[in-house]
Amino acid sequence: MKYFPIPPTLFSENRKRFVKKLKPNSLAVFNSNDIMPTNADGTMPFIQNSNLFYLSGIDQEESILVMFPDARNPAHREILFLKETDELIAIWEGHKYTKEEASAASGVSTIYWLSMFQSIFNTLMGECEYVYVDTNEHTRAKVEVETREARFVKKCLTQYPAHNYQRSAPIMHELRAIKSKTEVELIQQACNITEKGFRRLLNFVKPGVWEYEIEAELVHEFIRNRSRGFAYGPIIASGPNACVLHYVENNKQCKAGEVILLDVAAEYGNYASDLTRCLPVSGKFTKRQKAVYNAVLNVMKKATAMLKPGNKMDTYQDAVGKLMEEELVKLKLLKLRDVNRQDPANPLYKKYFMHGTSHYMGLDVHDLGSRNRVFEEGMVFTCEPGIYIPAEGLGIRLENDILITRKGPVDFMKNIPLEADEIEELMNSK
Ligand SMILES: [Mn+2]
Repeated sequence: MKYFPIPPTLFSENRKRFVKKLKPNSLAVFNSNDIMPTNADGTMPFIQNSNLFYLSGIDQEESILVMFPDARNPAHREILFLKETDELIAIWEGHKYTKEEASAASGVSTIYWLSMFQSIFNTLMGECEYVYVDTNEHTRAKVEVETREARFVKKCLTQYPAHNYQRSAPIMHELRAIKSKTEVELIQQACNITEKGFRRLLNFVKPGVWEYEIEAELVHEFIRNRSRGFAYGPIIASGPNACVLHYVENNKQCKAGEVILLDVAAEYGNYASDLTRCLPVSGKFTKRQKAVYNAVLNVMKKATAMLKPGNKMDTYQDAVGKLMEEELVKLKLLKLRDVNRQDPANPLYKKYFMHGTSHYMGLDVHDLGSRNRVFEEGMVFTCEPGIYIPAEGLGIRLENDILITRKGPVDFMKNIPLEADEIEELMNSK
């Protein structure tokens, strides 16, 4: 891991909050992600399962966390099963957690090697009544491969069909929606690294630069600051590419007069950040580009102010839509007359602003959390309105990450240049 050690209290507190939600005499199991294969003997870089990480801080494959608060043996109330290491394995496979290291990282005192799992798990299953298993219930998840967790659940159901099975997902959605102080610090660190990457671009973007050259600048800056790299596939979209919402090719040359949309951000310690900025390739926006930019910025500022306790996602999204409507009329993209006659179920602004304004962010970029939950202190949302005009080869989106507090929204990205004038000034300074 490139990141600095995270205080294990984050994970032990998370476990405490999790087990409080369990029915009496319950056991809960969380499995790590697999190392995904590519071709021949190639693999993708390992990304830990976010729920396992949230509850253990263990950042290694083939790890299992078992929690059983009512276990007869107090040493079995929290157990981590890890891939065995010794000096020989260290030479061949590199460093893996020792039992001492795993205990220090997680705050779990009972660490067993994976070879012990079957027999200990069998004993525990003989004692418990409810078994909480982890299913991916993210509303936008499209999972075609069978995860390690899914394989485990299948096996468990076959082996122990008469237990009472429960879902961990609703609990994880509830807990992970509210960020603790340490999590806020980790997200801030991810945002600070993102800022360094973005500032590097202000003097780098010039007519003729290629989108992938920008991508390379960013990843260089991210990794040298202890990030694993991008928190999600970077979108570096110049000119008309900005209207392709999930553009990931990043292979076009940027031309003078175009605006380049950058939806690019670093991860740190498995926590995401999520930034979008738009730069004029020549260092100066045209009058029209600036008008669209400022329309989006105006909506963003007003939307950010609405990210406060008590508000709800649906009413918030509707209110942002109204703001956007006004701006689109001013930009002469919509006619007031048509807006007044529009079908409320299908508002006209969606032609130019077709995505949501905000999503939860945390360990995952599109983090766990219910859309129907009233906003509370400790939630982290992005704020990312946009206007996309394919006919003008122009797409503008601006995005910051916001912490909801009782004293008002706290912007993790308040130091990242945002005003059009400031962007132009920095791009033209040496
Ligand atoms: Mn986003």
